[in-house]
Amino acid sequence: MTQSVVIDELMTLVDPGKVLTDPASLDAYGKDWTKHYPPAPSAIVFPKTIDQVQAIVRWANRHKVALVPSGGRTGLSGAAVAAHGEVVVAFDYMNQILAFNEFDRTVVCQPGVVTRQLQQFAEDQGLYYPVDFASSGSSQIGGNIGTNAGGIKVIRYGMTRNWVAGLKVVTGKGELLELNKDLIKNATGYDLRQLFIGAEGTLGFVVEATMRLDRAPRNLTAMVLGTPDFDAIMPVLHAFQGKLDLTAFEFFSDKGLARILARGDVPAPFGTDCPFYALLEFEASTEEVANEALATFEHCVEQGWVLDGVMSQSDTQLKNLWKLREYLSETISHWTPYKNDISVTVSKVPAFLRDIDAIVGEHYPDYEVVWYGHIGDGNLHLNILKPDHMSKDDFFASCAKVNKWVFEIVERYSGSISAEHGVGMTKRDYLGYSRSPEEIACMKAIKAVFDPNGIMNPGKIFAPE
Ligand code: S2G
Ligand code: ZN
Repeated sequence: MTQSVVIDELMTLVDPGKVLTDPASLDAYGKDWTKHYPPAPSAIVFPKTIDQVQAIVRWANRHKVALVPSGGRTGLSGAAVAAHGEVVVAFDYMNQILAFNEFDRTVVCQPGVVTRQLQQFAEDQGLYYPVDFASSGSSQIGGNIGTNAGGIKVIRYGMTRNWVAGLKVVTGKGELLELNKDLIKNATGYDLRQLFIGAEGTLGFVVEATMRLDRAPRNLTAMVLGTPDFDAIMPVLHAFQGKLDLTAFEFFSDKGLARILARGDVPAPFGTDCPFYALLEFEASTEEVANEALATFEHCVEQGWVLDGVMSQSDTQLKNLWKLREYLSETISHWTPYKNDISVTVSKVPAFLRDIDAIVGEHYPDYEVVWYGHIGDGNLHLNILKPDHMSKDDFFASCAKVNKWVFEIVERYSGSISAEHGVGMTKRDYLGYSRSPEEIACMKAIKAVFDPNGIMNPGKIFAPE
């Protein structure tokens, strides 16, 4: 724990009342959506300016105090958890949209801007911020950049990384770097901006981000298609990708759908019960495109890849179909799921799914396994639901035993042990399944450049030595 005299000095660096040490605040701001680690920060500090962030970092270097960045606290890998007396730096008071340029189609955001706020701002300008996921109503742009957030539109628009035109960061040394200056073309050496995107706050703090916007999509239309098995999903993807410019291609299992329908607030897509479901989306910009989608649906039915399906005819129906997928994370969170967020190249998905499903079936015979994810990106979310009779610790320990088999398969397919949720603390012990010793050494050397005293989010991404 950081002594009170050091915390007293911290209080002089920010506005009055912007350092909290009460138990409720320490608990609320010292965690993210993971339930693995009890939060135990020393204090929560709320800077309002870049100068204050620089002063906090210099203070932390003087006193060797570890800092943990905190945004919307929706992370799923423990990257924003302060479990060892760190000071949490929360950006809730740096939450303004500072500027918009209609010619560059860029928006300058402070890190505390909520993702949904940026999406709405873009819509108000007749444009579109295309990175979207279940937690966008509470996640913050700074955190989205820290984890290079992906979500449901990656198949068309890519990850957060694709939409960062420029960054201002305060490094672990307290320096302010202005990276890329919002340029589209800039071939002047290493693109340092890219290092901070996905660094999970281990190199420094994002203190301002210039985000790019895209044209607004036209007449987004979704289809939900029931398939007889895992194997049918990829031919369906291939068939539709050959005919349409998809904006999303997701999947979920019958167990996932059952949990959603049990809520009672989302209508079933159609009457046929199917083992798996694909949800795809495209712009029905013309009648021809919509007819092409229907023709492709018929083709998939003829091939036996699809048992039944529905296409949205209205914005309400579009939203209801998306609820079947987007409500999954929050719905199953009530069963304290053990989560894996794994990915392989799309061509390897069928074989990879078969191997993973076999291992899971062998080692989790009594647990309910809920599959869903962004299968069009090769990204699968494997969620094991905690049986009511088991304690959380016993359940997580039981699931962790299977990790080595799951990650050995990931390694065999040259996949990622963390497709979009980041490494944080939950995956740091498994980093070697996806990154070589040489790569890890390079990453640690880069961290030493920007954070020589190791105050920036220590223990995240890399296991403590
Ligand atoms: C998703 C959200 C977090 C989870 O729904 O695609 O990334 O529950 C997830 O895995
Ligand atoms: Zn996801």
